[in-house]
Amino acid sequence: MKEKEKKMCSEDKAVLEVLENIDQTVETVFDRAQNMKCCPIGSSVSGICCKNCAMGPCRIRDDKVGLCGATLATIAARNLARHIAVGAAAHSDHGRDMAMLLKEVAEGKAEGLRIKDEEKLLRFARNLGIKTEDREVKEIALDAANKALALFGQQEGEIDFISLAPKKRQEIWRKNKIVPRGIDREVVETLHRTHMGVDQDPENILDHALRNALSDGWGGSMIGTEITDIIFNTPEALPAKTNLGMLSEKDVNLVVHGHEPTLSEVIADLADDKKLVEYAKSKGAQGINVVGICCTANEVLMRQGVAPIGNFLSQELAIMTGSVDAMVVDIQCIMQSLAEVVKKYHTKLITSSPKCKIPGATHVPFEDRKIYDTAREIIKMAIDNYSNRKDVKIPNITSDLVAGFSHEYIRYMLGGRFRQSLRPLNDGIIDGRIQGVVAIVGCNNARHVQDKYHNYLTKEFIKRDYLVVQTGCGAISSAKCGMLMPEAYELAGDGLKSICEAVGIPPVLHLGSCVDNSRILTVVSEVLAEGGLGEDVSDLPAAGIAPEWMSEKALSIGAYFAASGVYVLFGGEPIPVISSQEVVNIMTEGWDKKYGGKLEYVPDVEQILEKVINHIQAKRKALKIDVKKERVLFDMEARRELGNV
Ligand code: NFS
Repeated sequence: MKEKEKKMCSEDKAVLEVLENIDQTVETVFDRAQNMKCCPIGSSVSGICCKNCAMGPCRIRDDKVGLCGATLATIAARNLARHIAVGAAAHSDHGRDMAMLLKEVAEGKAEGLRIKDEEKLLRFARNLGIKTEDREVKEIALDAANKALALFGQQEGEIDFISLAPKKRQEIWRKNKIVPRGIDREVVETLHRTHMGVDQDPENILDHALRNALSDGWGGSMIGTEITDIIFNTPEALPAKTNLGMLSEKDVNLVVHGHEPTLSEVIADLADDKKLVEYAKSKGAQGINVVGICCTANEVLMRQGVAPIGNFLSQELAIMTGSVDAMVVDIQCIMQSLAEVVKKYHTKLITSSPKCKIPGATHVPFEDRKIYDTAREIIKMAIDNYSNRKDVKIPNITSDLVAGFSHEYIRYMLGGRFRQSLRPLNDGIIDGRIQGVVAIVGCNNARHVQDKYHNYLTKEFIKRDYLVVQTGCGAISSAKCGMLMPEAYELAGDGLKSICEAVGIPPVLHLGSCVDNSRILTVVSEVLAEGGLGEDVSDLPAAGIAPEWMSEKALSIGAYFAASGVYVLFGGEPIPVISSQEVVNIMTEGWDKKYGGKLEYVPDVEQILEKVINHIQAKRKALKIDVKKERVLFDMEARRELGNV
């Protein structure tokens, strides 16, 4: 790859350094992105493709229709609904596995695991309508797990967590008949409705897609986050370090990658196990260094301070440092190319989930819940591989960060242990020191410079006094350029800076992995309950952006935020509907009218900035908090007039 082309790959200096060092015969995602163009029909730029039956695939543009007569708008809506269903299924299936784990913990079947946050278990159980008074923790946990599992197969009624949303929002959902009835039911129904010859009305298809997405955000993802906190602890602010420089020359390096936290939490927990460390020393290493990639990294970062060494586009590069003795992957966002890359390096690629096997990788299952035994076996495999290292080149690049901002911790940091409250946040927004809250979340995409849009937008928003909250790959982007440090308030405007200085927080808060976007839904509901900023999510001066999106999960997240009343903007690559103006209109003006939120594709990053600022300022105006309140200093005469003296 030429020098100039390399610069077009990433903003991350560590990634560029590895690209500089690698053997040119090893192909990366960046090479493939340059050598292979997107299919213009598949990407919906110049038409759309329907391959839902064997009379096609039909390639449709403008006013042409498919063999069955399906229009461009119907096909675009169906395709998007299917993407959303897959994204929602991925998050929710992860949530189901956490509910299964809670059940096993309650039954004493999950070796070495216990309920770590009992308070959170009680809240979780009460939200599911389970009696908690005068009962054993294990009994409550078992009932809560069974009730959570039942929500997946529920056929009618409403899933419980819907009741945590602001009242007005619930009414909007009920009026438009999009309250999810059961988590699995909505996914199955999307697949049914988008089968050949079923739902043909784009608006109706997309309404159901929103119901499906809500079953992710307020269902599967929320269950995933809550139970992970219950078993492995609710995150609290903690310091850590990031980037490829956190790989170690002298320790055994084990990278955890994927999304499910269970095995990774246990592996991280065992990194300083005496026997294993002794074993590592017997093989010539100093110790064991567990680090992470993607959202599994975010899970173990939030609770144990494990270093995320990179986001989605860094996964191949980590192996190319020659220092990764084992990479253990679970589910989601794992490139199949890893199996090809490890052929040229000494890294052992290990799969651990029955749902994700990769030809060329070693499969070490942990289905039987012997989690600690499995984790030990994997760590030993990494140790045994240490002596096989050849050429090691680790970029000497790291950054400090602070993560761990669960919604519980945000309340605590603003109000203290006994007066936990979001009041200071609401007051900060009302008096204009914080202009609004912007969530910048989601993936990297090899069609664009890694981290560039995330970092640019984050810097521009904090500069203008917008508090930024992040999850997923976006949060790792900010971590890598130092924006998750309290000192980053120097980059913020005066208002935001004054709050960050007073509370001691960064201007960019890391809330966790992608399923933890459900934490944002909770914070938003609690901000409204605190008062002074309207009655519904759509009243808030807030917006959500996925500037480098690529996965179907991102589409599901975007859709559940839009259905929850948030203005959501996708940047980078087009969302798969843009060739149909009719569908674009439904998702913007149409959804705005019905739901007070919308999902819009905006390719230009400057326009994203402008549109979000205009939106938030309009919301401030509607709330009548757009004028800076002058501090009135009363003299004695004025006080007498008010009758105070
Ligand atoms: Ni979420 Fe994107 Fe994957 Fe995590 Fe990263 S790519 S939608 S951020 S790691 S899930």
